Amino acid sequence: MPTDAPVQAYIGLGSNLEDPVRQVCRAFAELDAIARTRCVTRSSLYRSAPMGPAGQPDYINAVAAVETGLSPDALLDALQAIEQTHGRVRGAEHWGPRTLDLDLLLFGAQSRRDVRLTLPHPGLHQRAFVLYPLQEIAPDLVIPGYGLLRELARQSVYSTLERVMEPQ
Ligand code: A4P
Ligand code: MG
Repeated sequence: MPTDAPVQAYIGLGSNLEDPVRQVCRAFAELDAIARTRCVTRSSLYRSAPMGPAGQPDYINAVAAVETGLSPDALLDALQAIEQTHGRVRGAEHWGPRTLDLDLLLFGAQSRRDVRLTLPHPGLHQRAFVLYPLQEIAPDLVIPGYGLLRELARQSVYSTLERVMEPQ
């Protein structure tokens, strides 16, 4: 029995600096180039007001489904390496602006909470800018520990969310 069957994972993409649409489109291609990983579905791009400090630009968000033979830690390493190639600067401000943020939303049905990685991503269940793009590509998903994605999306606050571009 093989031990390294590919796992379906979901990545949240976000940017609000230096041409966010271009940042996110570039990142989709870079996800597909991660070792032992294939980007299988891309959501549309959505614009939303910033969650966090005011006075920063609107965000562009999207979600990608990937199949990966990597461990969750190795996949997170690869995501952080991509963020670095986009000139990501981690400032002192919590939820401050960024060129590219790649969040590991889900890794199969795994639940985990430690200093390096929380699965599902701790904000996933309440953020419209994640739930709606995720629902677009995986409408019947169940979020471990939280239940049906479509119910979470229905209950989330989505008034500022706007779909701006078809999947690229
Ligand atoms: N970490 C733990 N679990 C995970 C996970 N599932 N995926 C750790 C990714 N990272 C995870 O992340 C800090 C640490 O979280 C990492 O070192 C990793 O070990 P970071 O990317 O350095 O910092 P961050 O992204 O600023 O922190 P945080 O609190 O995770 O922010 P979020 O949740 O990513 O939110 N408004 C709109 N409209 N759209 C957005 O996309 N994004 C944020 C950031 C704020 N406001 C936003 C948006
Ligand atoms: Mg993050």
